[in-house]
Amino acid sequence: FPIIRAQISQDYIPDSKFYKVEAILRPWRIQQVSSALLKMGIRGVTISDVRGFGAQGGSAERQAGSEFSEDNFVAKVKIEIVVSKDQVEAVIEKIIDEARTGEIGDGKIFLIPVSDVIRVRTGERGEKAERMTGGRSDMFFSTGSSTA
Ligand code: AKG
Repeated sequence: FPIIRAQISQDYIPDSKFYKVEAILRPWRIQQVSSALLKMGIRGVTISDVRGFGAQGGSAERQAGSEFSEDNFVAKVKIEIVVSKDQVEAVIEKIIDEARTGEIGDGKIFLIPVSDVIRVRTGERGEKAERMTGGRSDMFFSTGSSTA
């Protein structure tokens, strides 16, 4: 059995069974982030190309490089992952590990409670819909049932 790190059940408010971890990150770190998430058994990742700015208003002290568009919005990638509560801290930790450079512009992570998860193919809801075969929950528990 692998050691389950960060199975901390934080007192997130509002409390929810599922949370969306939404991170705005540097585009060139996304490959690294997503393969690390895949390796830890996270399944179901959505990526969007976005543009925006944070506290610096779209300017970094260090450089005005290729990440900037002409209107000063900075190209970022939004990564969205819905996981059960007990996986949230591990996902956050992994994103920070893989995305952090320590420089301005590393991005932010938002934690959003999710009311329900519904699998379109089967109509399954809740835990059954969130769980994916070969995913993290399969690595830690053998449920004996297929929930793909
Ligand atoms: C901001 O607008 O807050 C920034 O951090 C701009 C720098 C960057 O995202 O590279």
